[in-house]
Amino acid sequence: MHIANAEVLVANPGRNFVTLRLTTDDGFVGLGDATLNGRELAVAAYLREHLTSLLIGLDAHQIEDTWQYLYRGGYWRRGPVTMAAIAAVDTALWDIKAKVAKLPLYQLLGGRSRNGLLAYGHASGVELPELYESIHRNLGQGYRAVRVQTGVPGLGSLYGVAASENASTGGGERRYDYEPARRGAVPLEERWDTRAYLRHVPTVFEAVRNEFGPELPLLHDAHHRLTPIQAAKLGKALEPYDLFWLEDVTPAENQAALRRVREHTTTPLAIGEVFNTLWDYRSLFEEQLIDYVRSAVTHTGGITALRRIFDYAAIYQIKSGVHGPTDVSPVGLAAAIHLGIAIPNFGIQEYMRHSAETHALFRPRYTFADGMLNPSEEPGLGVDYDDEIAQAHPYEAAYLPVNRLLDGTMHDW
Ligand code: KDG
Ligand code: MG
Repeated sequence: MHIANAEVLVANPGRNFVTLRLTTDDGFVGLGDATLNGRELAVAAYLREHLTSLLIGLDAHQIEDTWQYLYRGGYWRRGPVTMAAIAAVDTALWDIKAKVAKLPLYQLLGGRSRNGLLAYGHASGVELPELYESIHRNLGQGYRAVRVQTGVPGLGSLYGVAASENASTGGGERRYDYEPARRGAVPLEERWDTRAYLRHVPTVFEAVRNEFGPELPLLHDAHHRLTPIQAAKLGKALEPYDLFWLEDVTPAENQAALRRVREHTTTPLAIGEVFNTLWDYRSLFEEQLIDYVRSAVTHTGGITALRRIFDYAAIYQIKSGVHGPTDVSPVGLAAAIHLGIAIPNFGIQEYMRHSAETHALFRPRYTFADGMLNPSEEPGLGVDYDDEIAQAHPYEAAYLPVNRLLDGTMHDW
């Protein structure tokens, strides 16, 4: 069984997605997600110009060898563009292998280890009443764990805090989709003041705990915006509110920063949505500096590579917390769900439901009920790609926002 065709598909059913479709000479089709938010066409070009011609004629069963061929063979290793492209190939090959075996993909990964994946939803509000309403809405949708993001007095719109109604989800729901409201040639600019944020956030978690009680798992994303000592301060200040995790407190490149944070707080830490390989985690695992791994299948070289990361994490009792925003396509999310149901060290899965247009394009068959995600039971990933719908939704440039301090200095977001 050899790869006979490799197509790179770009569509925008409400946001941009890059999908790789591999077809074998005996007619099996596999899909892989290669979406890199705001840099989508770089991965599409990497696949089209450099990988698709290499794939034709390869044995579609040789997933590991193909991974090594693309990773080592490229010489220029790692990085989000390369690893998203390799991820798409890897995921599509797993999809094909599972279809050939006539099994849902998770069965090839060792079978089911749990009844379902605990998922967390996204709640946010500029002010407390909106935030409470948003948490109630999540609970009404069945979520049993909620990420809480808040506006900060004196600052305008903030990344992660819903500012506008999203027509596609209906019901007056406000949500943000990690794409700025303003699409187009330049990113939206936001303003940031760390001192104001650090003063405000603990008061919000105190209020939320008073309103919703001690049981509900609460998460928070600091989005790389803090220095090590600021992050330590935040972790300590949030300890009374018993967070499930505090995410991306510092820019991930400086792994040593996490030592300082750990010295000062027992708030659990999650990191890794911008990591691309096992090597990015090495000291964080070996020194036990984090509690949850945030990598997505899509940005970390696929199922083959992410499973290896989780196995390494398991040695240190570190669990999965896979990135699942709407810029990971239903193909990438389906792959994460198959992997998550099989691994021994599952922690939680982010699930930020896709729009109706996105569902029409991919027809994902994973399910969400009572706060739990479950993979499709049909052979493969359980996701399709509808070319007609894709044609009706061509690519549109869209960027993530950028973040500046009040004096105009560029800052992390
Ligand atoms: O593309 C970037 C987003 O996926 C990311 O900012 C979302 O931080 C995020 C999260 O935790 O889902
Ligand atoms: Mg995040």
